[in-house]
Amino acid sequence: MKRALFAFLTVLIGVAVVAMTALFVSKNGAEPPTLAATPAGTAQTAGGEVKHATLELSVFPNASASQPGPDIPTSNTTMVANSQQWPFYSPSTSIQLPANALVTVTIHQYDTGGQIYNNWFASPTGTVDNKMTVDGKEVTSIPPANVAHTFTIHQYPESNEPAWYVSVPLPAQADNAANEANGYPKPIDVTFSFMTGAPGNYVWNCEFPCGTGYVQFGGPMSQRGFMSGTVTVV
Ligand SMILES: [Cu+2]
Repeated sequence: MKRALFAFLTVLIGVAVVAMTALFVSKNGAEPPTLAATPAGTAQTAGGEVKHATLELSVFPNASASQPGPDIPTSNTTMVANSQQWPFYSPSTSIQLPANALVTVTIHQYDTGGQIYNNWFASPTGTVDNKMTVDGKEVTSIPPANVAHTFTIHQYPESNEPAWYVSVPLPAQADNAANEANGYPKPIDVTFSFMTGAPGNYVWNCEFPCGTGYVQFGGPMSQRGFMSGTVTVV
């Protein structure tokens, strides 16, 4: 009897731990507001005429008076993170795209950077012709020693959805780049296009070590609103 009671209590404690962990994770994983791509008519592609949509993002090195930083609906995560001067994608990391469409993304890049750990991430992959433009100039790679961040879309690891992978490197600002009136240098503009497939849920994150902690992959790297987010294809 005593043994059964002990086993019962052990299971009960286990259930409580799992429940509390789930609560903690969901609270801290709250998603920023959805940013939907803007419909832009149709586009001619190798596969014929398809829906076209555009999306505009910026990457800032830190929050400031002109860019207050991510507004995440969690109690004090936002304040703590912004006061730590983490880099962040703006205006949101929760992205919504139309299905079976050509999406053209422009990213205004304001941050410095350095050497990326894996040169694979210094080349655009999964974009139209594996190309992108940097300030209007078409490129198929950038110097691996001069990367600021990446924008890398992939699927959930255990998903029955079709595999999808898009990755684009963002060139770094020079360390001595002069700031403009808003407190940031003149942005480097990166533009790329890719096709979406059927509706599904994906995630994206940055693959440049721009965070804190172990090999700079902690802190903002895994924090929604900063260097990781969702891509919902609808
Ligand atoms: Cu980053």
